[in-house]
Amino acid sequence: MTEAVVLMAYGSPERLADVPAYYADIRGGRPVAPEHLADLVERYRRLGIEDSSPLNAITEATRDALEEELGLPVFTGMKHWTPHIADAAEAALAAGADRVAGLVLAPHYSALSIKGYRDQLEHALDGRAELEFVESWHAEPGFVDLLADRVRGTDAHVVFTAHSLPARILEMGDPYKEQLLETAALIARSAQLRAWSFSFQSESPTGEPWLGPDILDYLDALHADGVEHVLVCPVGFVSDHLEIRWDIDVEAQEKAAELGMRLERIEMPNDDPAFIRTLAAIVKRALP
Ligand code: FEC
Repeated sequence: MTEAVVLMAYGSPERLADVPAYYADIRGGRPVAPEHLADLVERYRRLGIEDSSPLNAITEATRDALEEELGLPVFTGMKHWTPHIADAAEAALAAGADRVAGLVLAPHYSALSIKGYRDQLEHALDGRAELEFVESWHAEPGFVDLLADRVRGTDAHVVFTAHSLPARILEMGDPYKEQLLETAALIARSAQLRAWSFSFQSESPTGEPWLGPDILDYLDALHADGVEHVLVCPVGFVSDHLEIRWDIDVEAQEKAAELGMRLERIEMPNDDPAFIRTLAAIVKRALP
């Protein structure tokens, strides 16, 4: 069989002018409030993506390194921007693939997140190649070890974070929160952390309740408990993007400064060779 990998990520606008179309794609046809769009444009502007984005380059570097590690063609497909997941599927088919491994650069399964990637890929392949889709890799030893190495030995209180989702996922029996807590506990055990906890981040203004606590409120609670030094370890993301560079590095940092707390965050895995080897191990298992 001829095999290929479709490596999927959320996607990020390439330049400021793309933000309205990108946001419209995320909203999937539901209305976009002008003030929310203006706020999003401002966040991207302050991250300096006027004409080109350093964020998409990280996904490309990951693709490149994974292709080399595996010796298999790897195509990137974005959920909300170009190249779309459908473009990656077509590229894999054009390269002759009749068996495709689908891997998302997000470790935890949710029907409101990973399922969307799977649906797009299945729809695009339309039965023209066998699909081996990786649903989650939240307890992958290489991933746990990599993050444990980044928090081991700290004297800070470690806060593991991940993207929040609407709270209704709990009634749906969704495994997202459970998987997140499992990843956090595995890392904490491996690094023998003394003080750690978990909070969500990056809630969206959609008008319904989201899972909490949100990191910004949670910093208040930690401060009230006398915590002075926090190390943020985002486990639900793997690279530097808006949710890291803005929500943690700007918003959470400002909040900590207001409270007189010291806040640091770990380096994200990005295209670290150890992370690439971990991704390769996951793909190899999916394509035995
Ligand atoms: O760097 C970038 O340019 C893109 C960063 C980015 C990542 C990301 C990951 C996740 N999201 C998840 C769920 C939701 C839900 C909504 C939602 C909305 C946004 C908006 C932006 C955005 N997300 Fe995101 N997400 C990123 C960016 N996300 C921008 C829209 C403006 C805003 O709210 O700030 C709500 C959609 C709606 O309006 O109905 C739900 C989840 C992840 C982690 C898994 C993954 O990476 O796929 C879950 C990166």
